[in-house]
Amino acid sequence: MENNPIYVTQPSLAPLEEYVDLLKGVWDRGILTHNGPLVQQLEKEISKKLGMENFIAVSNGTIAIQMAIKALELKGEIITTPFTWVATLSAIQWEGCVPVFCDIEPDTLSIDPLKIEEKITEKTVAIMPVHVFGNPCDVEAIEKIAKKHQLKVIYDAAHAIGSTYKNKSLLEYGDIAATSLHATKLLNTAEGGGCITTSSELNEKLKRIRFFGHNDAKNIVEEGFNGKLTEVHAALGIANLKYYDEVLQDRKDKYFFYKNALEKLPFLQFQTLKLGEPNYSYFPIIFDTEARLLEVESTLNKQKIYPRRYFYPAVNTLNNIVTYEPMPLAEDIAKRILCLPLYWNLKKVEMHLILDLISKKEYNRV
Ligand code: T4K
Repeated sequence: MENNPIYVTQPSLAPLEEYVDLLKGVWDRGILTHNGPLVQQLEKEISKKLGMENFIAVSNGTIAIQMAIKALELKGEIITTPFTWVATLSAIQWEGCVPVFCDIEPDTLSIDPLKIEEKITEKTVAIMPVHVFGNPCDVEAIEKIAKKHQLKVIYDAAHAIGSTYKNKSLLEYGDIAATSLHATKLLNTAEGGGCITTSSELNEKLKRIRFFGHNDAKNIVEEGFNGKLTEVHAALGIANLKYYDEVLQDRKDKYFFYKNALEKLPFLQFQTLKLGEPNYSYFPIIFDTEARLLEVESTLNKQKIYPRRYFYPAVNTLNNIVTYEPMPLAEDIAKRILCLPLYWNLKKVEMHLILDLISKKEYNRV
């Protein structure tokens, strides 16, 4: 085996020739952006693949969250999870809203629906849960709470392309879902994302917001910004989408390959997957102590293997951008969780090496 570095992920990429073929059309037309034919094709193909009506392609997953907040005209407090990537938090703040954290369930790693109501105040306007590592939140419980208190629900579904709940794409739950097509995601356009809603009215509004607030006649009818995806990025998405089913199945196979091998280790726990069908896009392991995590991480790093501490630290502790409020469960999990390499080109022999290093006998004595 060559001793190349093994990262937490690598983009799933179609053969270069297939991408170049699509780029030839871009060169011929000279249309590089402004919702050109390839962006429209990508939107149609993703919608068809995921079995849904509307997919609005945008320039990244963070802007997708901001667009959702803007489209729902939210001003006030948004209840969200402390166990997420900083983008969830930043998007809320950039739209002039206030994040209010609600702790997680330590097994599913999702926002705890039983704790949401105690966070609701007269200023609360929405709930923004995250489908962590593609694992579906309790969408029904969350919808019930939202209806009772007349709140909007935006799902940060950055990880959730390919996950389903009750045989429906997870992206179709909530008023709006915001997903990511970043290089590190199951389906990628290098940078990119998507806004999904089942409301045709909101769908039209999101399209206007993506394009400076223009309507089709190019009149500015509302405040918007630039959330457009380019034709060059869309071409990559179309090329990669051909391999989507293979990539999805491969992730699932590798997920269970790791899980079956690691399940016997007494110092490890796993994210509980109990609702719907996740996309197995990450493989997080939860150690009994942070010390053991650091030791395993260092052992792997010595072999040029680079798992990642997603999500560390819990974002409620980022006290240079938010006021700290303790979230004991999220903070504890954040210190003990490590995502192992998981991607299309990852070889079985590399997985065996990773498993051997983690299972090394001496860890049992730490
Ligand atoms: N909400 C949630 C819950 C999210 O997790 C994210 C993003 C967002 C919202 C916002 O979506 P975007 O605005 O990003 O679309 C990565 C990604 O940048 C980020 O998209 C993702 N979540 C986050 C969890 O992870 P890093 O800092 O880990 O990226 P980086 O550059 O360290 O990449 C990880 C590994 O992937 C590298 O070690 C090598 C490999 N890699 C990476 C890139 C960028 C490649 O092989 N090729 C590449 O081009 O953030």
